[in-house]
Amino acid sequence: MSGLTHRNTPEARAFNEALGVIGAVEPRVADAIRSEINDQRSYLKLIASENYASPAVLMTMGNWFSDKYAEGNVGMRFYAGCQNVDTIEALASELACEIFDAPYAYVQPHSGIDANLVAFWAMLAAKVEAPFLDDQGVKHVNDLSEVDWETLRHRFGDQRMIGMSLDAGGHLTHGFRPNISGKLFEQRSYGVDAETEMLDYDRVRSLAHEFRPLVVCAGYSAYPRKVNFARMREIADEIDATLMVDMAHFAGLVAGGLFTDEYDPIKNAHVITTTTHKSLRGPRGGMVLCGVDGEEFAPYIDKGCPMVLGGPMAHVMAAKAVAFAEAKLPSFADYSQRILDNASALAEGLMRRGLRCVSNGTDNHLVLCDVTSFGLTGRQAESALNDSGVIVNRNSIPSDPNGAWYTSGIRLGTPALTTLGMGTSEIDEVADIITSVLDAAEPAKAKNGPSRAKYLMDTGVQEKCRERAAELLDHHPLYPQVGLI
Ligand code: DSN
Repeated sequence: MSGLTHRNTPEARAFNEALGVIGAVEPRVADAIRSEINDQRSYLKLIASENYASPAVLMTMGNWFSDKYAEGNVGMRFYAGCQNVDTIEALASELACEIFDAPYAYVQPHSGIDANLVAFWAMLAAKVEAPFLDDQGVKHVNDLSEVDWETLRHRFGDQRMIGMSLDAGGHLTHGFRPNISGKLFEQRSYGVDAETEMLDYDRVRSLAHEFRPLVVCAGYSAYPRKVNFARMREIADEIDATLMVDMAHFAGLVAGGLFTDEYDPIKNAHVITTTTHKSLRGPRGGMVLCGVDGEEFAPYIDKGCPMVLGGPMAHVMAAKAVAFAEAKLPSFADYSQRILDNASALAEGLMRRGLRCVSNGTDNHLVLCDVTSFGLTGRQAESALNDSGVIVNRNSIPSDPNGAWYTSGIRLGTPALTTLGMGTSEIDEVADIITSVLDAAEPAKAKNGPSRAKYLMDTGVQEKCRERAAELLDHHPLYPQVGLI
């Protein structure tokens, strides 16, 4: 690995000493941690949902807050001795509100799925349970008769939502059957226009009017464009629905001040969910925010633990606070802009070299490529690239002929390489490495024709691509302040 990493910085000393302490108990764990950083240092990471948190964020997670139970929320705990957890949770919420200009933030969710579950619960509570309790003249579900409770339970099950289809870039947690959200809600999806591959708001509107959902869910994990949340809100308002935006992928771009006005989820949605570890570059975790006029949901979101969440992870909430403090700095706005510039450069570089990008480009942090013009499935492209030093993940494209397992696409994102300090010229070299790999790879032969999973590639080309990836990484090392012994 690069000679640019250092062994005598405070971070290097701290991590080396920690690994020594861990290794004295179970050396295999310390070895796996070392292997992980070595692997991360050996590949160009283009997974759109990953990033590299700062050493300060990482270090904050390893502390004695991990030992504390603190079910409940700030000042209202089911456990004693939570004063320091209160300090941390209040601080993380306050900083989250500042960076997103939001009236309320709930920082306990452990992941994006958890954040969405808390949000779904809050919307069901506010829109279904609370009016039902009012109608029955009671304050609490325990005050309902068995018959009324059964009526309410069935009413929960009758609720509907709409979300973006998976092949258009939506997420499993937006009401799809394999996820709990699809078992809670009856769901219909909206997709993209077949020609432009961009969101078709007229079709969203007609679906919403026909299906009359309780929740209009916007947000994505593989849609390479901005969403006009003001238009989504208009649609939700027309049918008296609640607009929820899952901004997990692009939260860093919102915090960086790049998604404003009609593209700002906080200004337009009632409830917003996110993860904290993607473009936002914090620890692994989730969060729920209220939009500027969504505060009616706050008391229900506050009940996320123990409603659907286990005890809060105060050590991770502390790391969220550190990450949010980083996101407040002017350098984070600059970082976000560079993510966007790099994503545009990546899309342009790939298209110039003959790789089709869905919707003909990007205006966020990700690029979705159709690899069928190179004669490959997404699965083959993913493997060929990974074996050549470039980590990407396969992904469906709109109306994907190869289904969700083999797929026809790869999804690429620029948050991680931007964190390493790469700019548009390095990204153009990345585009060249990617298309060189795709050019050289071909389907292997299976019994009944070409394989959809295995690929063949000249080993010389593969080695050359690995060397080019390593050279870029040598000039932009991961955690240069952390040289491990
Ligand atoms: N795994 C994350 C992603 O890749 O988008 C969220 O599911």
